Amino acid sequence: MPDAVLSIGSNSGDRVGHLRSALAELAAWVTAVSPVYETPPWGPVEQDDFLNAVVLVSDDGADGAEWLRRAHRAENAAGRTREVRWGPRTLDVDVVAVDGEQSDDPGLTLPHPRAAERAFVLVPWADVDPGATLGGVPVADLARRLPDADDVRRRDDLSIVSR
Ligand code: PH2
Ligand code: MG
Ligand code: MG
Repeated sequence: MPDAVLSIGSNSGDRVGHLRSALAELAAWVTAVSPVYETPPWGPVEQDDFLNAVVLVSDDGADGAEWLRRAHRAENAAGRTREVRWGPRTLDVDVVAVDGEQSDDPGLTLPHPRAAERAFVLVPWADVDPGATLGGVPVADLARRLPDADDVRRRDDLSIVSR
C-alpha cells in the first residue's frame, strides 16, 4: 500500500498544464502517476469534461492532515479559486486514502467518502496500483461495477510526467 493516494483533476483552462503543475508541486513525494483520463463531469453541475489522474505519494512523516495541506498548496499554486461545490476548477487535488487511516472528521474524511462511486478515481487508481483495495474490496472490482466506468476514456496521447 502506498502512503497516500491523491486524485487530481482539471476542467478549466490549460488542463494538462494544471495537472503538470500539481505533479511539480508534489514532486518530492510522488512514487507513481496513472495515465490521464478524459472523464464526463460527475455530480449535479453541468460543465466541461475533466482530465483526471491518480498520483501515489510517499512520505513517512506525513499524515492525512499534512497531505491535505500539501494538496491545497498545489491547488493554490495553480491559481485555484474557491467556487461552486462540484463546479468547474483549474485544479482539484483530493486526498483519497492514506495508508489505512480512517477518519470521519468533516474537514478530511478518510478514505474519501465518494471515491467508491467515482469511475474517474477508481479506473486510474486500478491502473497505477492494480492490487489496491478500498474498504477491503479490490478497486478494480469496484470500478467494474460502476455503470459509468466505460465513460472514462484513457488519453494516451497526453502525458503529464516529464521525461
Ligand atoms: N470533480 C468534481 C466534480 N465532478 N467530475 C469528474 N469527471 N472529475 C472530477 O475531478 C470531478 C467531477 C469536484 O471536485
Ligand atoms: Mg474533488
Ligand atoms: Mg477537492
